[in-house]
Amino acid sequence: MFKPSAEFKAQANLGSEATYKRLYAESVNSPAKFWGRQAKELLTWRKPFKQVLQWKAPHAKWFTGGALNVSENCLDRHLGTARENKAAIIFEGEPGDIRTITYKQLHREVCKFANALESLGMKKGDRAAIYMPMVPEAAIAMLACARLGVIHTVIFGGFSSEAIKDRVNDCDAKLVITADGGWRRGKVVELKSAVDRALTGTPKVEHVVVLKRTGNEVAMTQPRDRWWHELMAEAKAEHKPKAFDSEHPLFILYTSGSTGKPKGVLHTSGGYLLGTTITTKYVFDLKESDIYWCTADIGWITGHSYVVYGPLANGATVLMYEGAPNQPGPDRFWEIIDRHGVTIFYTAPTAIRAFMRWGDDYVKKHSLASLRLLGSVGEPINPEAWMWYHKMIGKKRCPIVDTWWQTETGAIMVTPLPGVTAAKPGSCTRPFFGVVPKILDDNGKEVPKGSGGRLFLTQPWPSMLRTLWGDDARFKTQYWSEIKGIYFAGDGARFDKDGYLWVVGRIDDVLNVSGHRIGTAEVESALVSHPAVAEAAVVGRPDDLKGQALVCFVTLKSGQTASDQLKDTLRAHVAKEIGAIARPDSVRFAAGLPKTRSGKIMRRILKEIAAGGEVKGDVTTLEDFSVVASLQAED
Ligand code: 7RM
Repeated sequence: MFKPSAEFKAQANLGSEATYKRLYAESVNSPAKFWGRQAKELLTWRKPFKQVLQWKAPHAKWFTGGALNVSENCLDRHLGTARENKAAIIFEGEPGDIRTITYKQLHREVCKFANALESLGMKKGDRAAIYMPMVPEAAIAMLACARLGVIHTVIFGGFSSEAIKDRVNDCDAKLVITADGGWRRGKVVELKSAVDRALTGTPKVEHVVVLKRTGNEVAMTQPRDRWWHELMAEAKAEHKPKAFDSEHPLFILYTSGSTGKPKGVLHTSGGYLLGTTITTKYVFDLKESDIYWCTADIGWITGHSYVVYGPLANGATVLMYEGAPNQPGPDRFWEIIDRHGVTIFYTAPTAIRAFMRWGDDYVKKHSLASLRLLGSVGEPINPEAWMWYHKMIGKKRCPIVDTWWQTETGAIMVTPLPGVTAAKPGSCTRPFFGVVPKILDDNGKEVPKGSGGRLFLTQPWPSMLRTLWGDDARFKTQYWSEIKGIYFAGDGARFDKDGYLWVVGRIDDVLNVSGHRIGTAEVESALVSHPAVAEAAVVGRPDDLKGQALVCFVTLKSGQTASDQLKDTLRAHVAKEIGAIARPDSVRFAAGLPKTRSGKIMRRILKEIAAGGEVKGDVTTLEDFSVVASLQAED
């Protein structure tokens, strides 16, 4: 247990267990009272809402009758206050170019771009796809859409043209906003050319707006394609935002499901903005003077909620970095933290493990004295990585918030509150306000503390997804029919004796070996606690005797050599850490693991390799296909 320090506690936005308990009890016992008050305090409404929640499971309407403008909440309301000349975005490009954009300037850019979009015929309810590098214009595009009531769908800049085409067609986007390219590891990632290939099969797209970022040559098709800077040169700097219904759609974000076709998760305005605003304030203990850095790309939900909407609604200073963490060297992040005085740093376990692998020397070259709070998101963080993060980055001084949530939940659901919750490495600890997690067995019965089961959320929350775009039937079966009327998260988890939540991973990652439930993440955690191991991914392989056998894919730290002896050592190590039931059946060394571009290990691919070699199905989200080829060759 890592208890909050007295110093942190004394200055925390929510500094006492008693306050957490009182507010949590109110939030679940009287949700309308709690959320109604928060919505009035934290958001600016043009028209007050009449009712906090209309709930006809699985469809929720939050703050009905209310009207607001999300972009106004992120920008206009900070003008005329001490925040107006505060930095909203500090941007660092991969080549080293730095730009600071104040709230007043950001407001001006968003107003101009909203006018530009209007000049292209975009209006409330239309869809716009955004396919951009991590540059301020990506946030400007999102906020300009929000300002007009145009529904954006951000497509991660690493997706292929096939993926762009599918998403653009699924939501009938009329407009695509892109750039010539973005910088990644010193090279130009060509975005416009990918859009051009996609648009050969997208009949509904009328215009493409192209930001000049890298200066590489692009083909401009007249009159479809327009330069960002030319539109902006003609655009007025004034734009009066209209108010939209609280349930007006804000964005669609595609996320992979168990089948090949990605799901278009739909988020709306009032509830989503409230969920992201309140969590940013309390989970990150946000202060006026913070320099806040969430390393997620805006192509993922974390980028939407914790780079753009949550922080800007709070008037925060957001650091945005365009490129790779190891460009030009493995210490680029630590250099950025020192150069800009970053105080809050939010990243993913996979990144933390990469830093561990690159070695402590790169960290030790930098001070990191400005940091005061660390966060983790995206997958369970193994205790080994947690401890390294705590000691090496946080210098044992910074609380770590391990935040569990999903694209579908919109905002953080389960997390420690800094200054209040004692942390246990690997546990995301306790529910945020209004969140009621339950662990149920296959019959829908609550399992005893300490036992594993499936994770459900039993009460509606403001930032919940409203449906899947164009597929309400899939929305119902996917999330609300495992146990009728309550939300199935798709994760396996357990509560420990202190009531702390441990998310083991996707339910399909929980194996059953000889009748024992074994979380692949647990075995992975055991493997990476061995000094030779850098990263590990564990999957099940069908086994006649045991049901499933444990297959481990392992990458080694530099200086370590693969050998049969080391395989045996690692199998014994896991048996020692977890028990003989978890002794791996097979350990395979690999140069790298197949990952999505957001860093999640694609276990589905490893399962296919473990089961016999052929990789079938959708691999468009894979970061580097050569990894798969080398894993197959290895067998
Ligand atoms: C925010 C995000 C969601 C899935 C989720 C989990 C896993 C995310 C944690 C975590 C354990 C965490 N959205 N997950 N955060 N597991 N501890 N702190 O990642 O839609 O892309 O993924 O990610 O399995 O269901 S997501």
